Amino acid sequence: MALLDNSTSEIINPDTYFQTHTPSRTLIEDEIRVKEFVNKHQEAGRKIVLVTSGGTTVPLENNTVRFIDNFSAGTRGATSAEYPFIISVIWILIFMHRQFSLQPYSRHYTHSTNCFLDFMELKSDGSIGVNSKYASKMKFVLEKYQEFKKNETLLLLNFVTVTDYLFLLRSVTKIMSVLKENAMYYLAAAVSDFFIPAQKMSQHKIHSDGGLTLTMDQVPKFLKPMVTNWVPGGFIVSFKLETDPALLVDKSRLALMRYGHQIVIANLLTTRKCEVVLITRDSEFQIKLTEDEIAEDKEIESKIIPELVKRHYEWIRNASHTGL
Ligand code: 9Z3
Repeated sequence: MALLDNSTSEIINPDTYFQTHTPSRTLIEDEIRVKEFVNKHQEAGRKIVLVTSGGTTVPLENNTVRFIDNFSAGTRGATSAEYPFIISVIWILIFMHRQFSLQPYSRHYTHSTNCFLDFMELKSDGSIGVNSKYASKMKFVLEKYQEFKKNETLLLLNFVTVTDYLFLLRSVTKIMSVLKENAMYYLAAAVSDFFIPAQKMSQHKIHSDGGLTLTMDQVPKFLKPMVTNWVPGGFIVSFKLETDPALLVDKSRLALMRYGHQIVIANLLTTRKCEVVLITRDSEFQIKLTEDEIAEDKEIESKIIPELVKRHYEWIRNASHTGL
């Protein structure tokens, strides 16, 4: 039996964390792709949104056989990424997601309970086509997806472990910092709170000849350096997940005060798809789907994103007035 006890958990500061951990092998290549992408769109005077999505894993062994995962399939991030973050025909997106989690557009098909073959049908002339039951929705999704591909306005990056995530987030946000207020950071990934530092981790597969007691350290609070050092002028929206409704708003407000960013979106595990609260320094704003909207399969992200777009614009306007 694994015994989890966080009473001895240490808090590592972010600098020490980055000095004592190793990024994924693809980090340098990812940084090059992000730089090219950001430069190209910055020159064209466009705004860019970073969406993080899906859950991070925590390996138990350096040669990883086992790891701790969380529930997130990346629905929030992938769904949000399909709604216009910028008031223009096309918005530019860096979608940083857990490998194999949901992605914008393909999400409608990849993790469906249908097998992908169910979306197809054999025609009488022997050719293959889209099953007519799904054709009109698929056409709509395909057109939007192809627009992004044609314009090269979607950059996909992926992570698996919490360490991959933190290194990648630091690199991407530092590169994006040149965009100043012309960027939004939408942090919907479900980031592990606890981990086993590399130097304390078993090198090889843990033997299974007895019980297992795990001692984990606290993952450093990356929002503080992100707000203060990585993207000091950025518009940052983070999510706060709780399961106890009595704690949700207070903990979200605490996060906002502690890290000093712009918005925390508070959500409960059980109601996250139909209700959230947007928390700013001086306001609380509930966004909720009505019974009718739920019955029509409306997605709450279709209400969250326009609200954020509005607030981003207001923030830019106020920042230019106050010279920030
Ligand atoms: C969220 O709260 C997301 O809304 C969900 C979405 C992970 C609940 P799904 O992927 O779920 O649609 O199934 N994300 C942020 C969770 C998180 O790790 N927040 C950190 C915290 O609470 C701060 S960034 O401390």
